[in-house]
Amino acid sequence: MQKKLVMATNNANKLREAREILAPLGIELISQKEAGAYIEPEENGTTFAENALIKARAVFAETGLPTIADDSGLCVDALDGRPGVYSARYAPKGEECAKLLEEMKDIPDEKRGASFQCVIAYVDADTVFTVSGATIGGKIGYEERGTNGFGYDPVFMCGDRTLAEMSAEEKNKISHRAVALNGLYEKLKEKV
Ligand code: ITT
Repeated sequence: MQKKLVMATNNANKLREAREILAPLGIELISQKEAGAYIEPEENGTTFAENALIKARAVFAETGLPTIADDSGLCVDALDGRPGVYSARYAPKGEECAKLLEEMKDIPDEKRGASFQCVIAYVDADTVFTVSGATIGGKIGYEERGTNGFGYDPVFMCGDRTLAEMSAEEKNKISHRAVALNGLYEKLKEKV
């Protein structure tokens, strides 16, 4: 594998986390804009895998470079897995936590289980595959706590802290994105 990979995303936080996780593996991750792809493909799939493949294929078609895409979201047990693949569209950016806390205000402690899910798609000229990852043992809290991370991190409790109260290094050890990216590395390592 070439050591340079493009990430098909317009989300700077995802790119930062993926760079941090892949750095020790010697893979240089560049953004789709750095690779010259100023596109935002329509994510009209119904699963994380479908949407990840849509993004990776579109950016590979533009750049011709090995490309990964991350499709991810928060799945809340008491909401039958919502917002799931619609996590980015659940509320305007910055208002997603408040909306979720309001929707969950009458849900008791034992029913507040949730997980972050992530599928990474990889596409190059002769290989296409997906790997997935999830957080374990998460719960939705009762208030926003912490300023690190992004999206739903301030309401996602792992133990007695939210992901937004953890350092980037701590989050990157347990996150859905880290699990999926480590799976990606396992599949690519004979080429690196
Ligand atoms: P791209 O499609 O350009 O990659 P996006 O933000 O639109 O960026 P998704 O369609 O995969 O990405 O939506 C994922 C949403 O799920 C994201 O916007 C967050 O609201 C949420 N999310 C995913 N990973 C998260 C994380 O690690 N922490 C908090 N929220 C996360």
